[in-house]
Amino acid sequence: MSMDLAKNLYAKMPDVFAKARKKFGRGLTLAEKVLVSHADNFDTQTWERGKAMLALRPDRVAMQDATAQMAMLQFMQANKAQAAVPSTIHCDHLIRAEMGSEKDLIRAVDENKEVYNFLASAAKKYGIGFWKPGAGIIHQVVLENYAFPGSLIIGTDSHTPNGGGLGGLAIGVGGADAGEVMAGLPWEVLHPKLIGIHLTGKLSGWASPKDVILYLCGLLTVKGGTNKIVEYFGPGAETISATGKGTICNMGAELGATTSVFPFDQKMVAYLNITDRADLANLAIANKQLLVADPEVAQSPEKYYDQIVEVDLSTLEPHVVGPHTPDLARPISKMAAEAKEKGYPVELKAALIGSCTNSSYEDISRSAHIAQQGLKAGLKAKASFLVSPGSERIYHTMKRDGFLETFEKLGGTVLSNSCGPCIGQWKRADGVKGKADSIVSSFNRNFPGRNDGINETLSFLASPEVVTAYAIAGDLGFDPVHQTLKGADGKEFKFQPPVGEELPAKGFAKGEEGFVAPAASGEGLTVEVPPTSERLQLLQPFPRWDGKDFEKLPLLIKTKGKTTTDHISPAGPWLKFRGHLDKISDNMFLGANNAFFPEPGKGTDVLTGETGLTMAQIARRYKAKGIGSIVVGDENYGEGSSREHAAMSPRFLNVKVVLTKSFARIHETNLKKQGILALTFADPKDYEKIEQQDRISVTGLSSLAPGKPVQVTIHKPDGTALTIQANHSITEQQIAWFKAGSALNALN
Ligand code: MIC
Ligand code: SF4
Repeated sequence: MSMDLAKNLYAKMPDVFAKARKKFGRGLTLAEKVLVSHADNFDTQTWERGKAMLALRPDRVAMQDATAQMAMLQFMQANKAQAAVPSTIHCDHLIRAEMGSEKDLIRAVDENKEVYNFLASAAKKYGIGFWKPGAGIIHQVVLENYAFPGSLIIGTDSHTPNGGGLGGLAIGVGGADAGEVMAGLPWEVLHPKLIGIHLTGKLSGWASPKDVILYLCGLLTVKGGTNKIVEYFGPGAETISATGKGTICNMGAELGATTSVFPFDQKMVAYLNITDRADLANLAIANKQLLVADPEVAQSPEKYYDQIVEVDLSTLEPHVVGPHTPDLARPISKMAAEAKEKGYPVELKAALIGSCTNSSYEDISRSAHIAQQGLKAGLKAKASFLVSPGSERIYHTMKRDGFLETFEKLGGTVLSNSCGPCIGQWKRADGVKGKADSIVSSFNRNFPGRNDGINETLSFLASPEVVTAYAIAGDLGFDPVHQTLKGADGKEFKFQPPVGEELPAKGFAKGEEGFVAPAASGEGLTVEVPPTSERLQLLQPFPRWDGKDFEKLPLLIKTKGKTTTDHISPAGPWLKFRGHLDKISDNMFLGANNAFFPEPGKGTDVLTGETGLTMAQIARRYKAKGIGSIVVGDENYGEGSSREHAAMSPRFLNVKVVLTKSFARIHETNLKKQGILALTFADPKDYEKIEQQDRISVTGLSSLAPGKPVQVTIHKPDGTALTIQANHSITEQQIAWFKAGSALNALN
């Protein structure tokens, strides 16, 4: 299937590139090539970076089970017979990690039966491919099967950019976007600016692709990539394996980037070949010049990229980031001193490797090499050691090549091919609420409470090989690059730098692939939604805007500091309600720090003065009285996941406006799609002016227009009022969503 998509795409590229070169008066970067060749209408489209909204036609849609539920529920409201573009659903997020792969999977199939049946029956009816639980984590499966050079893929998960490892633009979106594209509409995104990362040199020793992105997280910060595409170029790029490129692009989500991409090269050819896509590899080779930036870009990159960063791979040190945010980075050699200075507990309670971003053959074989050295010295993992393979292929290949056994000998547990501990689906036996201890993983995320549901846990991120060394040492202060460890015989030994294979010499072993093809025709097939379900609830359209200004809204919460989607709509135990809007809304803001309450997730009903209530309780009370409310947020509000529940729950519980210092891209779109007014302070200092008892009016809404600031009046309890300006990025079309009550309402 990808072969046909690629053939058609490559055939039309030369013409549109010629037009684009003429229009822009210069050569094209790779990101631009992919964008222009997927334009809904190149000629009528405005191409202004950071300003224009692009209407694009993605090649495919991928959804994971935790977000696919809302995506499919919304798609079903469009009443289409079939998905308009090739699409797949992947069951990976809902499997709880506790007893090891086999048992966990059996339990998952049982406890998620309703959801899996819903997704499987909807997939079958609407022409969507279905990957069963245990088949693998969405991004790994997409890389192995669907991504191809030059492609544009959207996925209902923020780490979709993993596909950039095969030279395409793969972009994370909310479920509403996916639903619309499946309904046949173009997909809209702000024309991203471009960051060019110039790679020179070659990774060696302990340094791995993960360290490239960990280093960049520290340099560019979690908002440095917002509304930007990160395009890698330069001689260093072709020294990195395709899966390593995938890791770098995947975790580019932590920069807030729209996506990241690498130019087509021999590493991609090797990966396409070994994943049974030699035909695609040959086609891409024949069209190579279409799948890389034009040659003039490398000659004067400053003319093509809005920002350029130089990275010399040869001098890159392994990095560790965390706790609580992925941009708190330092080379591993500085970790011990910093832990001491900041009082981080150095005893490591758990070390976890794998996940969607770091379970390639290269990652696993390098980690196994470290594990073998530990075993040779008579050591076992001191910290609890968990391995999450990314797919069936990875799992079976690990098993065949003896890595599984090595990890188990070290005392590790191999979990199912799923997100598990990365999304809080981990029953950590030794964790204690209220007590800070340290864990380390090779995952993407380390927000508070993310892995084990314990907000105090200090979670650090590093490459899988470093995490494996940490597992053996059990000590965050240990530097495997420079220090020695005591073996079982009492003698000091030093780890040799990890050595592994990029791709398995014997090819990938395969297990049950776990793919179910859809029915040829969905006519007469029903989608299974049990009416009394606790897990699924058909959606009711949100009410239309009543045409009135928002007058004197009470402040529901003013969040302080980092407010990720994990803070707004926590995952872990709440994942099971992802298909039931009413039920999941009880988790609203449970992880968020309220500027006016000492405990996260709680606040005061300002109408009655009752305090210590959850945000959902307060919002439900206001809603019952027919009153809307406003949420005020800090910088990069909504950072992290694509989960649109972080927008749908506030909308469902009558939040009218979210006013912040700045937004993360996917969340801002999700808010707009659900009919919430997403505003930013024209002067970020005005954030300080908002107090708990204020009532806030947002006026002039009938003349809401793109680029025109909105007036916000803060009414103080003493009767005085002050007026401030708020900006927004709402387009003409998004005003229609706001007026209709949601994007979906505007469609029908
Ligand atoms: C994540 O890594 O945060 C998740 C869980 O994969 C989310 C999706 C979700 O919340 O379901 C993401 O990255 O978008
Ligand atoms: Fe799953 Fe974690 Fe990857 Fe998200 S970041 S897709 S939860 S493995």
